[in-house]
Order: sequence, then C-alpha cells, then structure tokens
Amino acid sequence: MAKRHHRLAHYLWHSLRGIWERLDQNARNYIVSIYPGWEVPRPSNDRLGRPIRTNNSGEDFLFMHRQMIGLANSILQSVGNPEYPKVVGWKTLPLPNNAEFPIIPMKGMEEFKSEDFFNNRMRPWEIQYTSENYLSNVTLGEMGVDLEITIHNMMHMRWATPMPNDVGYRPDTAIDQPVNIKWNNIKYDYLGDTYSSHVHDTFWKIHGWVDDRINDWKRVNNIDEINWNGKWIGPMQHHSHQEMAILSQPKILIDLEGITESELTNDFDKMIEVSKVLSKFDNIGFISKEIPQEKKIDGVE
Ligand SMILES: [Cu+2]
Repeated sequence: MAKRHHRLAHYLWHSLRGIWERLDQNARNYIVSIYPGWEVPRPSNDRLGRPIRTNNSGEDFLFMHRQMIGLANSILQSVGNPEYPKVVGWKTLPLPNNAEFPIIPMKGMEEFKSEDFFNNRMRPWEIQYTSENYLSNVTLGEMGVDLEITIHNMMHMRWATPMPNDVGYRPDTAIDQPVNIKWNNIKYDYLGDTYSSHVHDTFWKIHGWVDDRINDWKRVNNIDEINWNGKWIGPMQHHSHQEMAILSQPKILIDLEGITESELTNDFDKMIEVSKVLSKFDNIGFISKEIPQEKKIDGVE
C-alpha cells in the first residue's frame, strides 16, 4: 500500500470530494475528461469547506474505507503471516498510558496529544458513537460524517508519529508538480496526510475501529443487509495477486519487488494528470485549506 498508485488513489479520493464544490465547471469537466472515474457524486464539503452531513457522502467515507480494509485483508491473506492474518481495529481507544500505542509529542499538536484532550473530547466521542441512543438516531450517512470529522480525524492526529529528518513532511500545496516521487518513500507514513496515512500500521487500527461502528449501527437499527446509498470509491483498482504486497513484519506493508508498473501505467498517468489539476488550483489559492481545526472538532456538538 506504500506504492505510488495506492498513495495517489487515497489522496485523490479524499482531496477531490473535499474540494469538488469549490471547483468550477471547467475544472470538473477537465478532470472527468482525463479520468471519468474521478467524478465526485457526493462532495464531502460545501463551497465554504463545511462538511455536508445530509448527502450520504458519509456513506462513501465508510464504504470506501471498508473496501480498503478488504483490499488490505486480501493482501494479508496472500502473504500468510500467522501473526498478522487480517486487519483488526482497536476495540476501544488506547488509554493515554498505553505502551503499545504511545502518544509521541509533536510540535503544534500538543492539544490533541494531551491527556485532557483524551478525557474531555476523545473519550466522550467514543462513548457517544457507541451508544444506542446516538446510533438509533442517525442515518448511516450522518454517522459517517460525524465520525470522520471528529473522532477519526483526531485519532489520526493523536497517534501520528513524527517523520525522521531524512523523510520530513509533504508540503500542503504542491507547486507545479503533482506529488514529488520522494514522498513514495516507504518511511513516509505520516498519519496526518492522505498520501501516506494508510502506510502506517495504526491507520488500520483506527479504520478498523471506525468500521466496527457500521456493525454497531446495523445491530442497533435491526438491519440485516445495508442498502448503501453512498458507494463511491473512485476508480479504485482491483489488484492482481502478483501485484499485491508482502508483509515483512506487522508494522509495514511492502510491495513485492520487481513488479512492473506497466500494467498500471495508463491509470497511473491519468491519476497524475488529475493531481496536477489539483495542484494548479492549490497554486492560485482557489482551494481554501483554512478550515479551522476547532470547527472540525465542533462539528457534532
Ligand atoms: Cu482515508
């Protein structure tokens, strides 16, 4: 999952649904003309960047990550490491003193990483999102949005680990270039960037936890089979087994050596074109990334 096409797919999926409402028709047409699969059916944010809770984009969020877990599971199955047979999410959030998933201090993230934040925000969210009262009063789409913008985002930040100096952090806005290939480094697994988060082992703990909420919601609402209203996954590729990854150790998924990129080149080139469009808009300031952190946190309250 550390390969460039996986990274681009995850990054484009999140970025495009987030900015779609802010792209003008020309930009959308251009993207669709390059790669129709990237047409966003349900944007996750409105023109002002505010999350949209009512259009089932929240189902897309849950559904797409469920597909990613499925893909990771099929990779794990083909690898056959008995110590890591499949993705298993956290049953409950690790407490502040948890030794296996420690909180590593990072500059600018003191708040999310504090014990107060855990006790006053994370833990109450966890209780809310697992409560029958909440689960029986939301649609699946509403729950997806609530989870994404609150506890899920904060889980990413709270358990983010700092990048070593020789890796660094990908800048928010790419200039000219889509995404520099140096960010395909296996060591670049920063949880705060959709280009890299899924390379980090903790991503699967977080998304396993999120995915389990779907099952809670089903149970509480007596639903046997979900009738999904949001199943947008972008042009996610279905990978052949030879193209799948090996798992060297439970920490990191590494792609098999010597696999040619050729069969993917077409899709891949098109993804790069689409990401160029994104960076162009970034450049002229079309995309406002200024969604205050606080707003996201307060989304559900
Ligand atoms: Cu994601």
